[in-house]
Amino acid sequence: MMLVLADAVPVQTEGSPVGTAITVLLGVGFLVLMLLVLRKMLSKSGGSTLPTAKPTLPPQTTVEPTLEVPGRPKVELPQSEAEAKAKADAEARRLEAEKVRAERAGLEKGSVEAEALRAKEEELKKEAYRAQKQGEAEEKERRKREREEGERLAAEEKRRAEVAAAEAKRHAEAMQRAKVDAEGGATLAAGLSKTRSEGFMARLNGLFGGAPKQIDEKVLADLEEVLFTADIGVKTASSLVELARDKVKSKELDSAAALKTIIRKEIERIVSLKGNTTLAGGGPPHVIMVVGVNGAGKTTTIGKLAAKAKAEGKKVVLAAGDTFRAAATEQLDVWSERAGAELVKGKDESDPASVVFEAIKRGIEVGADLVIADTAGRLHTKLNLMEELKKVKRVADKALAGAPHEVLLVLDSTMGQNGIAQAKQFHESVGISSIALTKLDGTAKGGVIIGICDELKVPVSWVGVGEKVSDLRKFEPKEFVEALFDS
Ligand SMILES: Nc1nc2c(ncn2[C@@H]2O[C@H](COP(=O)(O)OP(=O)(O)O)[C@@H](O)[C@H]2O)c(=O)[nH]1
Ligand SMILES: [Mg+2]
Repeated sequence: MMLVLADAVPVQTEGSPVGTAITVLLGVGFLVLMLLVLRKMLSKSGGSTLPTAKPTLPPQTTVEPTLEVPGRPKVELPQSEAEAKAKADAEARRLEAEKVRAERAGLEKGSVEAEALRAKEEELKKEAYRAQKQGEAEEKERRKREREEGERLAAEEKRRAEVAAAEAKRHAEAMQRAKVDAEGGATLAAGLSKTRSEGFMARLNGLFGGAPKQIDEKVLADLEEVLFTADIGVKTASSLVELARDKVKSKELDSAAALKTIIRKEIERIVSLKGNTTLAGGGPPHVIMVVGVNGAGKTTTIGKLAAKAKAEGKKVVLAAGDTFRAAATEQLDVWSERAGAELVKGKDESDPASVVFEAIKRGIEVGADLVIADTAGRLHTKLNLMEELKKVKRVADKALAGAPHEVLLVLDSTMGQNGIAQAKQFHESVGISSIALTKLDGTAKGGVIIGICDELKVPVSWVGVGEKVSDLRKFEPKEFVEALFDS
């Protein structure tokens, strides 16, 4: 380059030392100018020559910059002493070299002194380069550590997120379980919604609601009318009205609100009979014989009970004791499969007692916790049905002394007061230990529970509020009264 420069500059000064100095100075000035232009071009990163290239690209360096990787936290470590020293050394050497070059510029080109300085400058530049490289190596190492640290933090964050997600999942599942449990109340309340909005409770609440009023003969007459037309049965209605009159007479009642509280407490007392909802207690196996008229919901209720017992980890055997209808066995087949319970069935029109006997024997053999026996709901005459059921009961006791441990009457709540009469009939013939009241969801006659408990003194253990497995709920007296009075 110097040669080219020398050629480019007019050579009139050749020979005189002053001319030589001017030539050198001009050359150096031109060189500096060129370097400045070159640097500017480089710093533009080719933006002007490559219009399609991204103008914001960072300048190329030999050290990988700490790029922000999505999901990886940016980590910045301080320079190590070695890195800082190397970089400072490089800068110092560069400045020294710069100084030497300036010094040299004032000397005669090719002179011993100038050559010595040139050699010194070269040496300083080399040292600056080496220090620069050393600094860059240190920086590269630091960037690597930053990346590794970022990755470690990202992995830690990921692990934390996974733990949090698992925890959130567990929490959501627990909430779901709690919701399903809580829905028991909601479902009973929902099952009683018609009774509350259309049935006797709507009228009873109407009587007690509104502005505070004194109890007079008119209020008592209205109460009597509401209760007698409710599905709670005449006997229960009479006793509730009598109770109200007694309290008024003895001046214990002075407002409609107080009367409502008395009625509520009395209803709660009536329905608070201790029923067995453990699906255990006898045997093993605990044997439940299920009775009820056709269409009451026996098979459905057995399916739901079997599913509940299985969910509690119990081993369940079902007996297809309704041998008078082929469809009944098929229906129970579906339920037993769904619940994962074994089904013992006889041939069509075979003796129901023998099917129940076989099922109990099978239950003993396989170590079952629970045997639930379905029975027929209708024979040719009612008398025959009751005799048949008595026989099933006797035979069950032969298969396992003490069985059946429960006789569960399945009663369709839509039958209203007729259900009370039906329940009495079954109770007199076979002696029922508890009642499952089905189809509460479809009726306004939920008050029938009160009449059944009051007249038969048999507890309602289960209520059916829909056709799904979860729609069979344990009957809770408190919940029942709350659903009627508080909603
Ligand atoms: N909505 C409603 N339907 C029910 C309930 N329990 C049973 N059922 C329905 O009542 C009908 C008769 O039931 P089923 O079990 O065959 O009565 P079974 O003849 O006594 O065995 C079926 O359509 C059931 O789905 C309940 O709690 N709610
Ligand atoms: Mg059936």
